[in-house]
Amino acid sequence: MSSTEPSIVHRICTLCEATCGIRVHTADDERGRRRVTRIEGDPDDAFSKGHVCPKAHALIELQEDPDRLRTPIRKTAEGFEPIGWDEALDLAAAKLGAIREASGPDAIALYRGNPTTHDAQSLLYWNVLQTALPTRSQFSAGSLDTWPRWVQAGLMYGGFLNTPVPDLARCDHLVMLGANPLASNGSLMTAPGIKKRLEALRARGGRFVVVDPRRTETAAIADEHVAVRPGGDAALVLAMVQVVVEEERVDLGRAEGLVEGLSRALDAIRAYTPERVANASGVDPATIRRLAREVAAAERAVVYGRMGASVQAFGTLAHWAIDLLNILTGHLDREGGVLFPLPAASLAFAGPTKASGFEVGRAKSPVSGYDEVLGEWPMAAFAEEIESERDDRIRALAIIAGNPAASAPNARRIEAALERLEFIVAFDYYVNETTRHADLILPPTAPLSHATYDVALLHFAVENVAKWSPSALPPEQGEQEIWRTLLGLAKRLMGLGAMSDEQVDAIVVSQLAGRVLEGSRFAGEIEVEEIVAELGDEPGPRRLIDLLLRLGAYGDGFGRVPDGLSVARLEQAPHGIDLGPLSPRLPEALATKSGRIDLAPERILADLPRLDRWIDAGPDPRLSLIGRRDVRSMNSWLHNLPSMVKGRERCTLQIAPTDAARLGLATGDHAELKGRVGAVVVPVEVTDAMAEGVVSLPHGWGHDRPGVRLSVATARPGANANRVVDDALVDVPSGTSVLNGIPVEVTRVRAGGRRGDRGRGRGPAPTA
Ligand SMILES: Nc1nc2c(c(=O)[nH]1)N[C@H]1C(S)=C(S)[C@@H](COP(=O)(O)OP(=O)(O)OC[C@H]3O[C@@H](n4cnc5c(=O)[nH]c(N)nc54)[C@H](O)[C@@H]3O)O[C@H]1N2
Ligand SMILES: Nc1nc2c(c(=O)[nH]1)N[C@H]1C(S)=C(S)[C@@H](COP(=O)(O)OP(=O)(O)OC[C@H]3O[C@@H](n4cnc5c(=O)[nH]c(N)nc54)[C@H](O)[C@@H]3O)O[C@H]1N2
Ligand code: SF4
Ligand SMILES: [Mo]
Repeated sequence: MSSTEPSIVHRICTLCEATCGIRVHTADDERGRRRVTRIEGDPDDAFSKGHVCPKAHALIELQEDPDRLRTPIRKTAEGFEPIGWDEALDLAAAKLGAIREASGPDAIALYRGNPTTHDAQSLLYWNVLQTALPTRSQFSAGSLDTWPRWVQAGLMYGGFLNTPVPDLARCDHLVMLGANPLASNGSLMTAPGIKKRLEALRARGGRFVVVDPRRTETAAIADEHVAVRPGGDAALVLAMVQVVVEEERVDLGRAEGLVEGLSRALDAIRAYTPERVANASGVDPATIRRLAREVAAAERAVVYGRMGASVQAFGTLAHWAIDLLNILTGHLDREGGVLFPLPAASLAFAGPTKASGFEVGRAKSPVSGYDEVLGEWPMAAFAEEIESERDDRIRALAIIAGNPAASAPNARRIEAALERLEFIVAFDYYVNETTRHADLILPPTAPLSHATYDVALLHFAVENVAKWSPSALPPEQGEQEIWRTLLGLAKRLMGLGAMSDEQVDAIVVSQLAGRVLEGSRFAGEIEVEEIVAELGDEPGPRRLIDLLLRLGAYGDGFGRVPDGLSVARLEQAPHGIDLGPLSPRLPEALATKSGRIDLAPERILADLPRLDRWIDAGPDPRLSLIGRRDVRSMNSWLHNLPSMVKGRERCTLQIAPTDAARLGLATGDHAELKGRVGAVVVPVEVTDAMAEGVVSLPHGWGHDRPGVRLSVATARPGANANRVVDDALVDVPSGTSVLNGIPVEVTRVRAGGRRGDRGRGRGPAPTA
């Protein structure tokens, strides 16, 4: 990198879950500054084979964005002003330390946002900060996202990392519920270039069915689109299971002898006949029967559900039903079905062990008594724990890579709660809807300026692969890698401020080495001292990743396995290493105490009466709001990059022609979208892609808040869907917020009606 010649670095794009291999071209500019000149897909990448989406280019714009923070800023009466790194860390430690001293550790909340999943150093060193600040007030974007799946997988298989994924390369029948990978590029199914993979499935004679209230980009390339009513997936899939059982098509296949609770599960699903669920789910009985028979009859079939099937009223039940269907039709743990990946670097050391078992609700949130999940409270509890007058209320926040003021339901309430806090330190690039409330912002380096390895998403990859991503550019003047920032704050909070980062990091390494070794196949064979010595003196994430790789499933065991993986070995393979297709892993992939799959977890069955009431009530006559993703977005945070917001307006309310006609709406009109907690005004897009009774607005917009420093995004701010999404609605077993299927009213507003936030409690807008 010290060379002044143009060069190419091979690494991954870390913007979404697909982990595409990219070629990053860099060269010096006239002033001798190293810059990225081009990014393209790496055709030789072992996993993505050249695929990239338009967001890969956004990495260049992110690198160059003048609004991106490079150095810390602190809020003063006159607004934000620059502050030095040490001073900033001293300030954060002093403020948080004083609040901890006065009100106890739980007065400080921690929030971990989505991008940490894509960045090993954030993930691993947030862990260090968590150790330094042992507060029960932990939050993350998980309760807006993955929890229904993780709670269900945890209860059935023993851990949230024990999540089977579709064997896309070999299945010949795929039913996909509530996912739109042509826009999202896949989720809990790391599969770069998914369009090609889906086309290949059809080309080899397979069948692909999409279940979604909207005829999505993905539905458009499927054999069949089933327009389920929002929230209807649990009922629909339970009825499919009922058909399989009723017609005596049950065949446990590889799960035979490895399950418990079968008769309880069969008793529980008996009542969900196609006739009973048809009206509520919006799918007719004949279709339900056929869909069920197709899954049972297919040699290699997968039923897969994601966001739309998860983050909705019955997400945990829907995932339970989906997995029951896969298991009872013999598609679990077999080629072409759903399989447990075997990642090269495992985070299992951070999760529950066989001995501890997977438990939910080990504690209750103080105000409303939400159950703890994975050591956190759900975001549904966030605002109320701050608003509370209790002595143990939350008074301060440390937040990394999160934007709950945009991304969490009832954004108005979240913003007011943030304003109440005594101190906020944010680790983020931008002054956005959330961080504008912060007292201190400490930026990370841009993604291309540090090395990484995907320690999280490869747990869900459709092929076992490993790839090291070197840094493509040196950090800019004054920038500091986030691991050093988090470590710097952690050591101050632990009273170790006098020690050097290197000394504290050495403690981190030896502690982690002990934990990882204990759960590894090398336990008892290697001493921690040997590991620590082998990992070397260079502090930072690289040696933590090296540790995970070397003690991992394909690791070199610090010299014990010839050709085994290590960072050094991966550096020799710039396009990544293919570790082979997914393969059967039962029973060793199970982490339940019993060593079996629990088909009837009590916590999940206990939610069936709530589903019964929903089914028996029949369809809600009100319009139902769902979300939408666009290939040029990433939740709330890429809208400041010009190529991501060019072209047509993307923050539109999609509505079916029949509904539009009834409401007097045409494309280009503005409408007020109103829910229990608030309203926004948005441009209307009439499209027959929407099922009748359902409207769709993407989330992550609404950048017109005062004080944000997003010069591009504020020019086309859009409206924040989460000002309408109701924070009182949760999926009960997991506590996850309901983001899809929100009852709303839509009313036309006269031309010139102000766009964006309409506030709360206003009467209906005038209709023309
Ligand atoms: N371009 C882009 N890519 C992204 C993101 C992004 O913002 N932009 N976000 C990333 C993140 S954080 C995640 S978690 C993943 C999510 O990835 P996906 O799970 O693929 O998410 P979506 O694209 O939102 O697709 C959800 C689908 O569910 C449908 N839906 C809504 N309600 C229901 C329902 O009740 N039942 C059914 N069956 N369907 C329903 C919606 O119409 C939508 O098509 O995407 C990731 N990738
Ligand atoms: N209505 C509705 N709401 C939703 C969803 C939906 O489908 N509908 N989807 C939900 C889902 S799936 C998710 S995951 C959440 C996401 O919610 P969050 O994780 O809270 O927020 P994001 O919008 O992803 O914002 C990410 C923040 O991280 C910053 N950032 C980006 N990269 C880095 C980095 O490398 N390091 C650091 N320190 N900061 C970084 C960005 O500037 C931004 O401020 O939103 C949820 N909200
Ligand atoms: S699909 Fe796009 S955003 Fe996702 S990793 Fe690939 S290039 Fe990056
Ligand atoms: Mo997400």
